[in-house]
Formats: sequence, structure tokens, C-alpha cells
Amino acid sequence: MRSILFFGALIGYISCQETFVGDQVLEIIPRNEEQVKHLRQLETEAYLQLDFWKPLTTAGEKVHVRIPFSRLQGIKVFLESYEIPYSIMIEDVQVLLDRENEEMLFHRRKKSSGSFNFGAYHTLEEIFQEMDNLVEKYPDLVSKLQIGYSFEKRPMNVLKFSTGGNKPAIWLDAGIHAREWVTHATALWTANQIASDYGKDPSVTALLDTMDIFLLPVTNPDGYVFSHTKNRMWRKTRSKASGSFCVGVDPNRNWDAGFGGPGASDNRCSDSYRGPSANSEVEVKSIVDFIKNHGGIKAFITLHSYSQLLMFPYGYKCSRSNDFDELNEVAQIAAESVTSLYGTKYKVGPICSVIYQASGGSIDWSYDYGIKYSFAFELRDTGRHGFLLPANQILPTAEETWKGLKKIMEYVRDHPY
Ligand code: BHK
Ligand code: ZN
Repeated sequence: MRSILFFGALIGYISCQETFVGDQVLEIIPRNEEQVKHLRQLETEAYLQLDFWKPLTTAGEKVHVRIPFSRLQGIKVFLESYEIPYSIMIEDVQVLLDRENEEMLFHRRKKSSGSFNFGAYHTLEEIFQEMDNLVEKYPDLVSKLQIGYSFEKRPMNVLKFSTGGNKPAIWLDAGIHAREWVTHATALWTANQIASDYGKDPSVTALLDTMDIFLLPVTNPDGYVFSHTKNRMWRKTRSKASGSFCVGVDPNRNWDAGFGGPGASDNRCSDSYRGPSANSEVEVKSIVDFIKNHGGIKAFITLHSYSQLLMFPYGYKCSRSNDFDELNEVAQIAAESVTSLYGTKYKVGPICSVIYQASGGSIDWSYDYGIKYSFAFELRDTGRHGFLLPANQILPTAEETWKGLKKIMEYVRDHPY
């Protein structure tokens, strides 16, 4: 075990992976607006290199922030001087990363013997390979479509589940944010589940007899590769623009829905940089073009992590959508179903009230485009491991999420519009 850990760290070092030795993730809960103001100060100081896993909103709301080891003492003194309450959520980020790497190495060595392990994290190559395997194994149900290329020219591979013809369809994507690894893993497990359930599970069979499903497991392939090879905490795309050192755009601020409004940054170095214009990211544009060309998409579901939330529009504004009551009802039913399996608690509501105002998000675009059933999941956990969810939670996460997804899909099937 120790030697594997050591080699994991060594391999990380040789391949120039960013390390996070001694970095901590703090949970901070400002008690009043005065304290929020002090935290805002920290947020604006780019040189501190703070990584807000759960951004600052208002007093009483938790903030999760990863703090580089070199800044830790200073930040703690700062918090204590203003008597801002905090606790340590992750003692040493690198310890979780080493564990994750070691598990991946372990599975790589074991792989030759058996079939694909859905309970492990995988590289982009391995994911694409398994998508091809599913097509091969279920040729009458599953096919692969390439809807475009990423900035670095990786394919945008979509799995289509269809019993024939072009039926009204459900869109499901994962991994728009690179570091949210449990979403890619959940999407791939779900693909396998849909394929193997058809003809066995009456609900899935009835669904696929009336609808198609499009599943994009890796929405941001360049970011995903970068999160494996260089920086595990990468969130954005990898697009480069002249005149800035900073790379990438937040692809969930880049959609044409309240683009440029509150809850997105115009700073290229920010993790929530909206990009120069709506659809500037080829990954976003590829999906928009596909959806517009298809014409029959009735539901748009996107997977993020973490926080255990099931949300619906709007994020770019804080007023209710026309379908608030119906979407809220569907989301409640789905969330209850998620909880029923392992007791995982979910919060339900519109983006703006459940997390924060955020413009340029995908489900706001899909909803305003006319896809009424637009939902965003935030999968496990609530911060104990955050983006570094241990691989042994992949299967339970995927299973419980599938419960919720099925409720939404059944509802959409039974409420044509
Ligand atoms: C999700 C959907 C639409 C708008 C915002 C969100 C929350 C999401 C984000 O884009 O800031 C939070 C996040 O990545 C962590 O998954
Ligand atoms: Zn996300």
C-alpha cells in the first residue's frame, strides 16, 4: 500500500502534475454581512490563489474554499482576527489525490483480466473505449454519434439509445466541469444500465419504445484530460485566446441565456469566466447546434457535482419560471426517489434560490429554447470529499441518481407536449 502510494506520487511528479501537498479545504460560515464583506476581500485577491469550491453568497451560508499550503497560516489568522467561524473540511488535499491515483493504478493493472469496472475512475481513452464496447454489445439499441470536436480537437461522442426511427428525445450530459469526475462515471454507468435494462425493466422498455435518449458522458473532454494529466482541480475548457496567460472558459457560463449577467466573471483568469461571447466555446456550440438541428428534444438534464441538489430554471434571474410548480413537483418526486435508496438527502429548487444567481447556464438556455423539462443535478457529496469523491462511492451514487433520472424520464414520457 505504502509503496503504491509512493509510486503514485512519483508518477504524478514525473508527469508534471500540479501537487496540492498540505492544501486544506475550509468550511467557513460568515455570521453577518460584515464578515461577508471581509471574505469578499479575500475572494478578489487573485494572488492568494484561493479555489472556491462553494462560493461565497450571504451570511449564514457555508463557503468551501481550497487554500494553498503557503497561504494557510495567513488566511487562518485573517479569519480569526474577524472572528469568522471556520472548520477544516479536508486536512490535506494531496492525501485524497494520492489515494485516488493509487486506486486508478490498481484498476489499470487489474483490468486486463476482466470487464470494465464501472466503480472506478477512468481516463478519457478508457471511457471512449467503453462507449465503443457498448455500441458493439448492443448494436440494435446503442449507436455513437459525433456531434463535433473540442477546442483541442477531441471528439464530442454522444451515445444514442433508440429502438428505431427518430422519436422525441431526452438529452443527458455529464462532465461539463472537468473536475466533477463522479458525473462522468455516473453517466457511463447509466449508459450501461439503460442498455442492459431494455427488455428487462418494464419502465425502461416503455420509455425507449416511445423516446430516444442522447447521452454525452464527457462534455468537456479537454478539461477532463487536463484534470488527469496536469491539474486535478481544473474546471473550465482549455480554449486559448491571445493577450492573456489564462486559459479556458467556464462552459456553464457560456450559454446564450442571460449571457454576461450576474453570477459570471469577465475576468479570463476566473474559474467562472463567461468567455468573450455566448457559444464561444466549441463544446457548447456543438451541443446547441445538435439540439437545434434535432428539433425533438423534450428534456435536458445535466450532471454536476457536488452538493446533492436537484435544480431547475432559472439561474440568470431569480424570478419564477412559468413552469415553476410543475418542475418543482417533478424534481421533488425525483429527489425523494434518489433518497429512497441510501438515504442521500437532496435539496430541490430553482438554481437562483438553491445555490446562487448564475448566468449563461445550460439548463436556462434549454428551458428558454423551449425544452420545458430542464434539470441540473449536483451529485454527492456535501463537501466531506467534494470533487474528490472516493471511487467506492461511484456505484451507490450512480444507482441512486438513476432512480431520480428514471422518475424524470417517466414523467416526460407520460406528459408529451
Ligand atoms: C448549475 C446549473 C446551472 C447554473 C449553475 C449551476 C451550479 C454549478 C455552476 O455552474 O456554478 C455549480 C458547479 O459547477 C458545481 O457543480
Ligand atoms: Zn459543475
